[in-house]
Amino acid sequence: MRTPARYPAPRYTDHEDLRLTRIIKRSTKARRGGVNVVGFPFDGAVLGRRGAAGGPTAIREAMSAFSNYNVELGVSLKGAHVFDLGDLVVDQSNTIASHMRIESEVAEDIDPESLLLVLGGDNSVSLPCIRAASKGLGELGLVVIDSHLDLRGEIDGKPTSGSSYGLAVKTLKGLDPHRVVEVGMHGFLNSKDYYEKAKRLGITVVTAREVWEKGPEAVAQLAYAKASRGAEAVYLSVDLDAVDLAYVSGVSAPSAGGISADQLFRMVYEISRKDKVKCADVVELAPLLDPSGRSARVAAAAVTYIIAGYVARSSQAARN
Ligand SMILES: [Mn+2]
Repeated sequence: MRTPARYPAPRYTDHEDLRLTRIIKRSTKARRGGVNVVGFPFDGAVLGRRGAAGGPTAIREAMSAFSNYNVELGVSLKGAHVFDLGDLVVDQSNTIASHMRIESEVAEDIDPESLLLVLGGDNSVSLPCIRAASKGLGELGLVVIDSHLDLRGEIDGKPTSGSSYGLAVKTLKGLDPHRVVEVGMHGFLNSKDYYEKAKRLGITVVTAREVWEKGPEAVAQLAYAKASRGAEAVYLSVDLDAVDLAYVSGVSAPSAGGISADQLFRMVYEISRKDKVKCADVVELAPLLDPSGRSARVAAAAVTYIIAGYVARSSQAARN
């Protein structure tokens, strides 16, 4: 069961300034050939501070601040096919059952002809989403943007917000670790053991410093090239705690020394422009920990850049 998406009504009407939230249509079913948005308001498996259950609502609210055009990219979202399926009803006290519901929801919503855009929820929701994408779309590649490797095993027999990518690689035959790229590691936030595990498995790790040195576009190209080689589909997973706490502090684990908000936007846009990207998530926004609403703005912008990337694909195709 899902509850319908709610967007605040615009405070004014200006026919020369169509607001983004007017472009997004509600739908009870995923539509082919567009972006389908779905929220998973679950934070029952977070290792740190809770609050991400409020993420989908806060992201939609923050999206109401946006218009329809990006001057820097030259991308217009007028006429974009964006459908919001609403939020899945989940049980915060039962991780396994909630993950199963999320997995079947994603299985129903994904389609090789469209992009499914997931609003989290804690980072644990990425696991059932990746699982459904792997089963439904075939050989999968994975690009992660995060401060953490999240390669843990289960704790007390259950997945957590720190285990999504580890358990995905361990349990999914269709996810070759050589097609997994994790971008944004920095600081004293990961153990040497998990870093060595990543190397041993064949996962590519790109540090935050490399994003600063090579530039976000170059890193995005490299990450997509690795993730898409031999894959039928690519999944993009964005944990907002990759972004420095100067921009994003409303998350379970804010990080000092992370990438900038602009670097995140550039990377997600660049990756979402690629044809094989069929599913993306943006997780960990916790509005209760975000009194200024600043982190929600960054999350909403990241979501909008992903939509813009998808829209840019079809205009690219039209030019060819
Ligand atoms: Mn993280």
